[in-house]
Amino acid sequence: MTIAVGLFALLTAAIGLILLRTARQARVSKPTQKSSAKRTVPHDAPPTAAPTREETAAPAPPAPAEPAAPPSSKPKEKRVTPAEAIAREREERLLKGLEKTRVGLAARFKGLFKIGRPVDEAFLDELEEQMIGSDMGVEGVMKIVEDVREMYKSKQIESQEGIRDYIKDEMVKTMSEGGIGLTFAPTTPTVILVAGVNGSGKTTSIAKLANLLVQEGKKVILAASDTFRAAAVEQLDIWSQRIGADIVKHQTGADPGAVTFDALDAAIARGADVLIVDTAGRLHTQQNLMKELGKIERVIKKKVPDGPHEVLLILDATTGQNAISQGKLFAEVIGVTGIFLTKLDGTAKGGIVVGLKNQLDLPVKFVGLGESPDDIEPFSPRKFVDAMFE
Ligand SMILES: Nc1nc2c(ncn2[C@@H]2O[C@H](COP(=O)(O)OP(=O)(O)O)[C@@H](O)[C@H]2O)c(=O)[nH]1
Ligand SMILES: [Mg+2]
Repeated sequence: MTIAVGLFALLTAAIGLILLRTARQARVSKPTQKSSAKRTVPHDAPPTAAPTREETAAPAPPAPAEPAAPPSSKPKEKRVTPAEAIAREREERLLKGLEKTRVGLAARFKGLFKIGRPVDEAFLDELEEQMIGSDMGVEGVMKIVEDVREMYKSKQIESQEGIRDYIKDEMVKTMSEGGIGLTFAPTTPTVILVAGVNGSGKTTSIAKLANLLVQEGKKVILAASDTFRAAAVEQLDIWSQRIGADIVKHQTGADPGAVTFDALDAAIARGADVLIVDTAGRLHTQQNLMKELGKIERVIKKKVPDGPHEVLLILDATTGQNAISQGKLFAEVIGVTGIFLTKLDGTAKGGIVVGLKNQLDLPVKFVGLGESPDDIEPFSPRKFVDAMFE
């Protein structure tokens, strides 16, 4: 009898467990309504350009309660005044885009900036190590830490807080050198040449930049001068329609110089304010690539002698030191005027912005914080550093 009762209890418990699991599974297998927006991974990104994405290591975001909207139709916030709303939205986007960096920095500095920890040699060594670890560039960091050491000895800085503020100020100072924002031509059109290896985010960044300029009321024309890849022209074409910019394109395989030439003609004839030139970026034909870029630059100069007014190099922040090597390579061949640093949302090492300035002496002019046309931030060193250390 006792055995029978025992068995019955066991059976009831087992059925209960099965029912519970089934219910859970049903919940789990319900569509999680995660964004289905597909990443358009470049078709022929060379292995050398393969981004060492850290995203994969990051924990998956919780499924949103509502169906995720496609990137183009982000729900707008309640508006206060339009200007305020835009400013707030930008700030939030920057904070969100730098979330990985902020979490990464907070983790790095957790053991450092804590109440009661004295500032001594061990503190300064650890500070140096953690700053270098976040891709800020060895030499620049060593200099900052050396300054901190001196100032601490001479009692110019006395607290952890003081050290933190000093580091932030130094970062802002470093990054402000070399000019912020775009250089516009005294007479239109302003010509912006965009270069970078495949997959770094050239086309997407062009779309973002064009979108920003169109929103400012400028007439923008895009030149589809990446004629190597079949999908490249099409991709730029789709973006141009979406953001309201004109495009000049030829067939895949056409001469990029000829496309640029026609685009310059169109820009002049149509009175465009800005012409943005997309280019190919295959590293395995490095010499050809550089020759091609040189040729495009010469075509521009023929039509617009003081152009290109900006040569923006697109670098993928998630590739860390690799981005810096690429920067060196391009800067040797074309007169790079600034960097558009993409995929900052995908790295915990936002310190690379400081590293780029320290190691390449090129200013970051824009950062990319996502895949939609709005995910662009004109680079402001102070805002960036504040967001980084928030
Ligand atoms: N998360 C994120 N993805 C980006 C960003 N910029 C570009 N991408 C993605 O990187 C991939 C390559 O971009 P694409 O513009 O085609 O690169 P291109 O080959 O240099 O023209 C695409 O999947 C883009 O959506 C960014 O700032 N953040
Ligand atoms: Mg492209």
